[in-house]
Amino acid sequence: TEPMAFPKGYTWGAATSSFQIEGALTADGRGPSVWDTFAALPGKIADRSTGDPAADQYHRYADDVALMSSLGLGAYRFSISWSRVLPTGAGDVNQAGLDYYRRLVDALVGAGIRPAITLFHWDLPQALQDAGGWATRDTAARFADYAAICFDALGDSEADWLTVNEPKTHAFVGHWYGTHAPGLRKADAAAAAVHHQLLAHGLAVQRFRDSGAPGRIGAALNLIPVIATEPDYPEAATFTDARENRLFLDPVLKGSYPDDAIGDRPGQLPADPAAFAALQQPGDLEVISAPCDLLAIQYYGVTGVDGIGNTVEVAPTSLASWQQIDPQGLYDLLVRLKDEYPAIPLIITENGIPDPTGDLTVDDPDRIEFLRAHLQQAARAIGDGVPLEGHYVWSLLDNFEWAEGYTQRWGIVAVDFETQERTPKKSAGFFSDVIAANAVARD
Ligand code: GCO
Repeated sequence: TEPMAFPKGYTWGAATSSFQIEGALTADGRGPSVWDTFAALPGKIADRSTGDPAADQYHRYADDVALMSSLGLGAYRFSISWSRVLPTGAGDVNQAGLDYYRRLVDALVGAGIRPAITLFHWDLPQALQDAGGWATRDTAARFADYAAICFDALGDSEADWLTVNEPKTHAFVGHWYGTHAPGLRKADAAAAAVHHQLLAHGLAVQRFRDSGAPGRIGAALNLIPVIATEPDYPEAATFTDARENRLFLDPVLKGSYPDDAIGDRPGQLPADPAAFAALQQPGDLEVISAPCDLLAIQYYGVTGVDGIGNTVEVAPTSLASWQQIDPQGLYDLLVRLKDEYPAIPLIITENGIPDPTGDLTVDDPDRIEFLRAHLQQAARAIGDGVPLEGHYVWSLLDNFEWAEGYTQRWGIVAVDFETQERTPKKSAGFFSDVIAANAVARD
């Protein structure tokens, strides 16, 4: 039978983030980030590792770009380390740090690979955290200044810019559960981190327009279909959906916060709704909903929620216990975005799984199956009118998986962390074939 074809010009990419792959944590004047601080604390990282050397991309970017070319990638998503550019988060630019990204962008553009540049992927400069971090409003203004520096320095070629990456994860896991940097356990701080990251997003969009840079800009949101497992008591699932999805989608795309995401009902973010409302100044929601060129979606799977708000397994999990694999959930999510939100081009900026064990391997049939199934659902959604324009695999390389350290390998390219040798896994070959055909086989 005929394969499922993607539209002409579809973007095929792979994604990474600065702290997870760069290493070189003290090179060329880089300042410490909250992840440097957090990883150094006892008991926070599964294998007691740190972001050094990670995949050492800071020194190996040229070889990595050549590798991307050999795979046929049309786009590469990376993030800028704020504390390389501004070691204390504000003040004088560290030119040597900025120059690294100039070299990387030039290498990509020279190879015909479109940059997709994330401005914030959780590695806040420690000095800004010391001043209150995302729980304080001033951090949004600092972010806008940092973003403008990046647009001026790197914005001369066509690129996709992503303002904040998964503001939900950084807010909830970093400020409420406390298992990511900065390691706080305060729901009110998490709620404040939501609002201030979204405000930062909107301010950066304004600065992008002011800069006149070509290319496109949007936020990168991780979204998750929520399945009620007790249909007679669906309320907790509705609140969980509000907390996980609408709390981010509604302000960015509709200019309003949902009224059911925060509170003390099962499934809600257990912060004080009045305190959350008090953070909002007149005009904030207009800033947050400034028109964007795209919405970036990160999709890993679904979650089940019972009648009292507990997580229930409704689908097979991966080595990452939070990941419940459900390719059809991607289709449902894409159609929901089309049906319930104003029209906007969509790209999937992360989608992937870890290998089933943490061992170094190039034989990854589970990942091939995962990608095939998700690409089929993406093609199906496009066929049903969803304006989906690209798909990035998470991740290009095995890397530092946050609190899991190096115990989870998410790359389509294996990295031997002893030697830094790169070896494409079989899934990289599969993905190359999809890219070459601009199509995925039907089952
Ligand atoms: C993100 C993601 C990545 C993770 C990936 C696997 O926010 O972009 O969390 O950084 O490594 O999702 O957990």
